[in-house]
Order: sequence, then C-alpha cells, then structure tokens
Amino acid sequence: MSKKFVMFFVSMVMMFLLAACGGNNEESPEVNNNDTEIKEENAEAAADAEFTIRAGIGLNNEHPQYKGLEKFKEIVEEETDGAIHVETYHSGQLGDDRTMMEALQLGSQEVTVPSTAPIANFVSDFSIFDFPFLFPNSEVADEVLDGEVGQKFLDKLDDQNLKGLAYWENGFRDLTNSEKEVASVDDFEGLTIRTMENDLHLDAFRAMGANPTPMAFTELFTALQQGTVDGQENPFATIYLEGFYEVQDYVSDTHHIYSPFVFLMSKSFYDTLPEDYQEVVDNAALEAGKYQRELNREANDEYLDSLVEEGMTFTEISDEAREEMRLAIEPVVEEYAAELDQDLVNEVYQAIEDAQK
Ligand code: KDG
Repeated sequence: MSKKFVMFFVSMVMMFLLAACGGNNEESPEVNNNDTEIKEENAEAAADAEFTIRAGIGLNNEHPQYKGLEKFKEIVEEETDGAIHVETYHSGQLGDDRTMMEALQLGSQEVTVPSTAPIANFVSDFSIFDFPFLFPNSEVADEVLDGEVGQKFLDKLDDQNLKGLAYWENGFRDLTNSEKEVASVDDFEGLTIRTMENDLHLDAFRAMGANPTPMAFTELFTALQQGTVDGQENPFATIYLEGFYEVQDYVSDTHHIYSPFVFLMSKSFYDTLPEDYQEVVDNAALEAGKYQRELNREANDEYLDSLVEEGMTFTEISDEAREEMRLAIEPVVEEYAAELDQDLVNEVYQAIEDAQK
C-alpha cells in the first residue's frame, strides 16, 4: 500500500474521530492516538501501575527502533509485575527529537531515543559521535560506546536533567535525492539536502558543495514529496521503512556518518524510582538495545535490495570517492574537534584505535 494512500486513510480516520468527540480530547491533548482500544488498555494498565513511562520516537512502528521500544516495555512490565506501565509512541506522535528531549527535561514525558546529532544541541561534546567517517564499522562503535568513554558522555547528560541509559543504533547514513546519481564529492554541488538539526552536519554538507537545510524528521517526507529539498540522508532501513523511495530516485552508499541512538529517560522521573526499579530500567534499556541493534543491522543489510526493487537507482561509492569526501570535510571536523573537551576527544580516538587492534 502506498504511503500517500496510508496518509490519506489516516487523516480520514482522524477527521472522523475528531468529529465524533467534538475535536476535544481532554485526556491527552497532544497525542493523536487513533486507536481507542489501545488507549483504553493503556488507561486501565496505567491506573493499576505505580509508574507510567511514556516513550516516544520519531520513526514509525515498522522500524527496529520501535521494536526495541516494545522489547523495553515487555521486559519492564514483566519484571515489575506491571508496577511500571510503558506506553510506546512512534512517528513523532509526541513530537520531534528536540521537543521530546525538552519534554523529558520538563518531566512531561519519560523516555525518548534520539540520534546523537540533536543531543549535541544540549551537550555539545556529543557532536564528536557525528564526526563524518569516525567509526569504521558498527562493531568498533559498539565497543567504544558501550565502554568507559561512552559512559562518560552519558554522565554528561545528568546536568541537563536527562539520564542516558544505553546506546542503540540508527546506523550508517546514506544519501538519497531526486535529481541525479551521486558518485563523487563533485556531485553534491547544488543539491539541497535536508540534514538533522545539527551545525556539524550542516557544515559538513556545505564543505562538500551541497546546500543543506536543517529540518525535523517529522517534516521530512512532505518536504521531499513537495520538492522543498532535493534529498536527505538516513540509513537504508529508514529510507525503506519510511517510504522515501516513493519520492526519491537515487541512492548512494555514502555511509558518511555512523549515527548512534541514545536511550534517554527524564532524570527527575528516574530519580523518583525506587532503586530496584532503577535497576530494572537500566538493564531493560541495555537488553532492548542489544535486540534493537541486531534487528537494525539485519534491516540495513536487507533494505538496499528492496530500494532497488522499488525502482531507485543505486550508485556505489568507491573507496577513492569516499576518501575525497572525507578530505573535503576534514577541516570542518578539525574545527569542531578544537571546540570540544580535548581529553575526551583524545580518549574517543584512542578507544577507536584500541577497538581495532
Ligand atoms: O526517533 C529518532 C528519529 O526521530 C531521528 O533521530 C531519525 O535519523 C533521524 C533523522 O534523520 O532525523
């Protein structure tokens, strides 16, 4: 079924529901959750529970990120015998990454799992994880992020009233566009590319000759459809599962940035949990993360073929072309690295080297 048709169908259902309840949902004014049955189940389970966790993400419910969230819910509810109830929201139902992080700070939402790129707007040191071509592969990324240095970054979130519980995976980002094949750095010239809301991403694309524009993920499909931007960059799983192939013709395996996700909890909420429940959510975030990474890697391996089957033209990036891209971006990386905590930068570089030994 085409994404356009699904969106049309969903808006018709929403219009019907809004008309049926006079357009005034007083219980949860910010959530357009169409499924009344789920809502009732949620309300009943929440009434029986001591704590409720509202967990929201930007990607849709087909994505491994959402499957990870469901796993988190399963573990937490089972291990607390329902004393903690978890409600899961996808597709930006609770807002975009920035809005959800702010909601965590305010205590009006308990969990979100953003990419590191928007987190850098809250704790600038996080921008190191978005340095293009930083991680050579996901195994090295796992070792660094799950190790001592990764934990140091999570600890830095405390001051922002955010509790970082685990690293999950978004994955290596690849370019799509509706204009032309991109095989080398020269082909970026003049393309308007949507990036995440992160200055380093913007400067990196400028350095390659593109015209980047920051935008929340929730606005991206429409922007691509209406031609507001020519292209975007995301891992294959997202490109496929969000139906971007319907509005984009070309895909290149640029793999220019490895995007980690960070499982975040509102710190003020975390602090209200008794210690044994804190332990349950700590472990559940890690366990669900392992599961999510596995599914994500399978999906990213599988979906390039699906994109081609859907009619996209695939352009393979040669090692030389990727090296040219890296060289074009290098001055930007050096500039950003100089702004960060130097000890931490060196620790990350060292950990990456050690992980490859
Ligand atoms: O749930 C996470 C998403 O909202 C977002 O981080 C996905 O990579 C992403 C993007 O491009 O915005």
